[in-house]
Amino acid sequence: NDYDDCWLRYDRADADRLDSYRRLCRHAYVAEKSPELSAVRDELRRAIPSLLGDDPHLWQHPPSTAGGFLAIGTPDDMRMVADSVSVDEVGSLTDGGFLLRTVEWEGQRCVVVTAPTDRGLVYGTFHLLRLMSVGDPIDDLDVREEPAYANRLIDHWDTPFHRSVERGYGGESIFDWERLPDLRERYEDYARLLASVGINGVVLNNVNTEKPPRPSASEAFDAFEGWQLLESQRLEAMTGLVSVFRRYGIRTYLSVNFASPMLVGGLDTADPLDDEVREWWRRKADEVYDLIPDFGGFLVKADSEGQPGPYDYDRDHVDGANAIAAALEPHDGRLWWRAFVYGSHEDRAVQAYDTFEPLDGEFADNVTVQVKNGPIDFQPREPVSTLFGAMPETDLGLEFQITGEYTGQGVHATYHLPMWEEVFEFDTHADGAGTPVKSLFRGDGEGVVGVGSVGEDHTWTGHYLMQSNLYAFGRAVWNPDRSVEKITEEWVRQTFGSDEAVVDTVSEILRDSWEACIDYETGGLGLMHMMYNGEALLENHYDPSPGEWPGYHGVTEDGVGVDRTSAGSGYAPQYRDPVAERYESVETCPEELLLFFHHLPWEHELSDGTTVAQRLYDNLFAGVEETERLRDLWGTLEGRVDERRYRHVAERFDEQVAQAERWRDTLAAYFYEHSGVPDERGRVPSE
Ligand code: BDP
Repeated sequence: NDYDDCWLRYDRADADRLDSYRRLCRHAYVAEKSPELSAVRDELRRAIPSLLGDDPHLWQHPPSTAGGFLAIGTPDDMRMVADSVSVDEVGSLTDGGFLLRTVEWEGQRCVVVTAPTDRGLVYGTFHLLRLMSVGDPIDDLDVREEPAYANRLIDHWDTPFHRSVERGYGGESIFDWERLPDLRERYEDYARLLASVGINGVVLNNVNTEKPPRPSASEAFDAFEGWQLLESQRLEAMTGLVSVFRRYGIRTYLSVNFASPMLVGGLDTADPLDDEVREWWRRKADEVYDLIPDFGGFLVKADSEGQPGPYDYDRDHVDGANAIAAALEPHDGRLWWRAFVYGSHEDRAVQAYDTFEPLDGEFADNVTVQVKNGPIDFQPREPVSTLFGAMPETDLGLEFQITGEYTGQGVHATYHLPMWEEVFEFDTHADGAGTPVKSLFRGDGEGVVGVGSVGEDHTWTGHYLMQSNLYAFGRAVWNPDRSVEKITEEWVRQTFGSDEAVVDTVSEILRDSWEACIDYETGGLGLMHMMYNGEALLENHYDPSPGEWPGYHGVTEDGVGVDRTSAGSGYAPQYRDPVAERYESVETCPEELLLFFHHLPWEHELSDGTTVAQRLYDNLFAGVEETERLRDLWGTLEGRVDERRYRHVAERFDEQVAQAERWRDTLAAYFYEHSGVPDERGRVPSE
């Protein structure tokens, strides 16, 4: 294939490990019965020759003379496995969990990968291959792993109609709906990437299902007819694609339009309380499950950014969600219902909580309310959403963005894992002190969702270094307690090999990239949403244009920031105490979110005596300097990283520095224009 293997390169193992890896893994005894197990065998056929330089010998019974072997199966399927591990322990693992053990069996030393489910065997196999790819020893394994959350999903914002990916920077959609049911090798490779980091669900299409977001010409809109994926012919065409994912333990979901009963069913209403509408959803769900018995469910963006919803019929979100959920319920299907609503409040931040919190306890059991990590929209840094922990009687999902809509769009190397860690660790106090975000979402119907980032580009993500965000998402959502350092290092070793200078340098670049982006794109005191939002083609969210958005950052002649305290928009009091108190007061509000919660005079002094205006300038300049430092760090890797990837990243770094300067200069000039406060260090032109 002509696209990259990402972290599944399986470079030859280091010499000092090779003997042991060969002894334990060249012979493999793998159970046979399911599609997942055939995927496991295929992965061994790919990985072993490449890692060990030898073809694997695949056995259907335990090889008696190999001297050592790898065994992969459930205790039920393989007596050898049942004899060598505790069957009770395996039985106690949750779905997806697995054990890796090095054991003695009839005089042979063996590695056992076992799990209660075949999906767990897929994860266990990838885990073992990862250990070998990063050079860890496997001769004394005692690994027990279980996913933290039951649902670990990728939401694609791919628009099947013209194959563009909304906010996607890795090329057009990998899903070629026109050619389905024909399958492409790329589908399998994508499923492998996802399964290797534990993802167990994909939503194949964009939450914006109303009309193609681009191009917006009216002929395009007409041609859009027939492109709702709930149309029977589309459903039939996708069953093969679904099977590709199924082999890797991944369930398929679809984004559906709230008005599908009209768009697809030809009814003249989509009123969720209308009997015919409900009957239509029921029959449609039956049809979907006839074709795809393990279908995951639907995702709906309703009453948001022009999408239809229950408000069109004077109903609320509960009425809307529960009507569709009722149709999925007999099939064990789940409805993911997004809480991304705004427009009716002057301060957008307050609306999701205002709308959803009062509905706690009213959603059907198979509804999950899906909430973005922050109250605005995937900005470089936001406080965490006030809904987390606020709806104890409702299944909630946390939505992160893997793609880099506001963090450099596949050009800038902005690593999101440190941001996700900040969100996960944030103490909501929902259940008293010590209720971090990561401790929520533990119900069977809960989980964490990432807005996807892959496309047709040979790099998949448009930037070699940004493959790390997809990897890190899966690994962090599997186990949010695993450290940023650990996950990052794993990714670098698998992707770039074991040259320690490369491992250290790339890890450092990734680690420091997010703070740099915050500084040059916002000034770092909690400001945000200062990007360009030109119409149509250039609806870019990439360039700076703070003048378009006064409401979001509150820049005026007398000060900067938005008052979101109880005296202002009332967002801060939506948190529980003591969080609410901490944000409410200028004295205790953390500096990095100060202007998100408070409107302050430009000359307001921060704890070290620096004024707000000066700190904003300083941060803007620091962000650019830091970006230059990261670019130069990458420069030290010339000759240590292959030429193709080296050049690709180096070119993007040059553009990132230029773009960071553009942000710095635009924002600094804007702040100066409104504040009249000159930069003490004379860097901001004061004309
Ligand atoms: C915003 C994007 C927009 C999405 C929307 C959403 O700019 O393209 O449709 O979020 O999440 O971030 O629905």
